[in-house]
Amino acid sequence: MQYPDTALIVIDVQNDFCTGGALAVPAGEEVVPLINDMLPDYGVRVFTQDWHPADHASFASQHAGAAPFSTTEMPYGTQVLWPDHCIQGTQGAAFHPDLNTAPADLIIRKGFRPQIDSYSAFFENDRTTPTGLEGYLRTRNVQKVMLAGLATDFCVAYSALDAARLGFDVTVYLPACRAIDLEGSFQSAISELTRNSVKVVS
Ligand code: VGL
Ligand code: ZN
Repeated sequence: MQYPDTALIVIDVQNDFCTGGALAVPAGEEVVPLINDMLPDYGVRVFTQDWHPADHASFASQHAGAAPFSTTEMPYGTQVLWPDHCIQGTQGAAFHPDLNTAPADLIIRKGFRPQIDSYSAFFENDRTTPTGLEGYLRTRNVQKVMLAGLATDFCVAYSALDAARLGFDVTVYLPACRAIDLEGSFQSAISELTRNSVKVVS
């Protein structure tokens, strides 16, 4: 094992974010073999799963007249309205069938509160309601995290920025990430990451 004191956090490698899924990230499934190869090298392995109720407020379908990928104002800030995706218990919410989830120490679900979205593995989009992952990592004595998965410019970037803000040593491994890239969101995420001392491996 190369990185016994680092947690690999695998973000949202679920059917709905892969080709043919409800919110497909271009070439999302390409991250699967890379992540499978990374898993044995890390002392702690955490997977996240986007896990929404069918009436989740981040869905355009819940806002009369709203188109998917438009934005709205929520009490916690601007929210992109997504196509319905990752509904609890559906095939779309399941992990990609080729992802090796057996090595997972912890699977953390997020986005299950109907009125608030949760991109980050650490906090909901209000950036204050915790998922519990910080406590898990600290009690396992982890200071370093490596991130991979989907989507680079949303859930991976938000997770990395929160981890950095919490004082973890954070790296994003871009070869094992894919982006949605809405109006330049990939480039702005990369700048934001580097501005916040997240290491980005390309
Ligand atoms: C994600 C949009 C909505 C992600 C999740 O995993 O990046 N993006 N829900
Ligand atoms: Zn979501």
